[in-house]
Amino acid sequence: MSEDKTFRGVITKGVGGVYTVRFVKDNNLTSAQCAARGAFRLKGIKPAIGDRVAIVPSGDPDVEYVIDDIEERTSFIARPPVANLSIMLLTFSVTNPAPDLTLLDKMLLICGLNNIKPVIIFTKSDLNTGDSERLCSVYTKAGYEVLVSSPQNALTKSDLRDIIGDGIAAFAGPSGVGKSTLCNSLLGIDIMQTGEVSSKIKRGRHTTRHVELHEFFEGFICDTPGFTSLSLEEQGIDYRDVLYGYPEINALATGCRFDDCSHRKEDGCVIRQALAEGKIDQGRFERYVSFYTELYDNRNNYKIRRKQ
Ligand SMILES: Nc1nc2c(ncn2[C@@H]2O[C@H](COP(=O)(O)OP(=O)(O)O)[C@@H](O)[C@H]2O)c(=O)[nH]1
Ligand SMILES: [Mg+2]
Ligand SMILES: [Zn+2]
Repeated sequence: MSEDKTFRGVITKGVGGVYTVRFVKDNNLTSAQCAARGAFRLKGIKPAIGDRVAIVPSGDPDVEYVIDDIEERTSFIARPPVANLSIMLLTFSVTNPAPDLTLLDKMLLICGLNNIKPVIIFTKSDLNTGDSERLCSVYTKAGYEVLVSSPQNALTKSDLRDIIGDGIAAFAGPSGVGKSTLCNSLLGIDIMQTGEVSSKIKRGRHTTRHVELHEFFEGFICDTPGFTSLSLEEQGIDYRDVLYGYPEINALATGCRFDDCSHRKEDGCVIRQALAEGKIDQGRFERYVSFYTELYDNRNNYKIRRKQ
């Protein structure tokens, strides 16, 4: 009987159709360059970083292995494509740039619906301590895990070790907030690709060109340009799903006396009462209403689009 030459591993990098796969061989963690079988292309599947794959020797000395099978993904985020993401490090600066809380809430909603654990990181707290405390309090009260970072008090590896565990974590958020700075400092990489240095390159600041998984204890972390172009409609999010991004509203809404309440402005709605009592943050509520309203108003359009 021939020896089984199949190995199971994770794609950590993909450039020009050549994938780097991290796997265990002879009890050692190693990585190899792999091509993908043409069959994937025929099926419309493109391997992505984070994919858990089976690889077999290719017989080609240049690209030693070939990806033979891709496991079903637990999550998939496009632009940039990352599969099996289990944690999003939602990074927003408290100032410079000012935090885009609509984007933050949208990403919390996308995480909630994709089984991705969100962890919020507010950076640049050195530039505005007051706002950093206020934002931290709003999102902690909403039920999220929130970390605060500044150059004086930067996040350490041990702050994130337990949070990431054996999962795959990606930095997400607008450009210029400090994602690369944080990712590089956690990995002990020199700040080669952060804004300050890359500003010399005329391609513009804050570009993170290759999205790549880096080992981080038992798991992986990756820097990204942000995932900021995610659209709720493209994700197929229904107006009734918006509560997945608002656990604090959802918890109270279960006690609403109306069965088909949108919890936006109905008289006698439990959420109106909670707002009046200051139990729910006004800004969070307003963003809930605007997402709900936008998706509700477009409900017929996206249903048609989803059918096609
Ligand atoms: N004051 C301050 N500046 C920071 C902090 N984190 C990052 N920066 C600066 O913000 C700029 C953008 O950082 P970068 O990591 O490239 O942001 P990215 O686009 O999110 O990857 C750089 O000039 C960093 O030095 C912080 O906590 N405080
Ligand atoms: Mg960056
Ligand atoms: Zn209600």
